[in-house]
Amino acid sequence: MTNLTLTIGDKNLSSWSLRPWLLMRQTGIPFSEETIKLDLPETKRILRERSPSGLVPFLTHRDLVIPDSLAIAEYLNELFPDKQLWPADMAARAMARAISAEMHSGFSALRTVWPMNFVREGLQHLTTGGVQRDVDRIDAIWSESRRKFGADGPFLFGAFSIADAMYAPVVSRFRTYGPVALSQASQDYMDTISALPALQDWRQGALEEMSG
Ligand SMILES: N[C@@H](CCC(=O)N[C@@H](CS)C(=O)NCC(=O)O)C(=O)O
Repeated sequence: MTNLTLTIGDKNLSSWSLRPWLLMRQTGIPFSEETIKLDLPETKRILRERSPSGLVPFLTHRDLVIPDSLAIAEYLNELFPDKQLWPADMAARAMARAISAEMHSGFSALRTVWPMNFVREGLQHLTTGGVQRDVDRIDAIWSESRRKFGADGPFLFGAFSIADAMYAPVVSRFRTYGPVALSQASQDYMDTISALPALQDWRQGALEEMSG
C-alpha cells in the first residue's frame, strides 16, 4: 500500500493536476488518488480546508502536504532518485528545468484562450491575444529539445522526464483547439504523448467523471 496520495481536480479540466498524475503513472510511482471536484458551491471551502495553497493538485506524504505541480515533481525526484525524473546529463537537465519553469510561469495567452477540455476536439481555433506566439514558442521548444537532447528515446529529453509531464496538457489543448501548424518533430512528439496508455487512462477517467 502506498503512502503517497495525490489530490487532483476534475480530469477534464484540471491541467495542473494532470502533470504530477502523469509523471507518477508513467514512471511507475505508486500512489492513491482522490478528487476534489472544481466548480461546485463547496469547492472553495474544501480547498481552503485541505490545500495549503487553496488549489489542486497537492501531494500528501505522511504528515507533509505539498501543493503545486512543479514542487510535487521536485519532491518526487528527491524521493525516487532511481526513477531519474530529470535527465541525467547536466546540460539536458538545465534545459529540462528551464522549459518546465517556462511552462509553469508562462504561456498565459494559451492557457487563458485555450483552457484544457480534455475530451473535446474541434473547438474554435482562436489565436487572439498572443496565442500564436505561445504556440510558436512551444513548437520551437519541442523541436529543439527533440533535436538536441532527444536521441535516446521518443520524449523531449529521450527518456520520459518531468518536462514531458509539464507539457502534456498542451498536447491536449492542441488537439482540442487545432489543427495547429507544427514542425514534423513536434507533430511526432504530440503523437507519442497522445498514445501513452497513462494518458488514455486519464481520458477514460475524464469521460467517466462527466457521465457520472
Ligand atoms: N501553480 C499551481 C496552479 C494550480 C491551479 O491553478 N489549480 C487550479 C485547478 S487546475 C485550482 O485549484 N483552481 C481552484 C478552483 O478552481 O477553485 C500548480 O502548478 O499546481
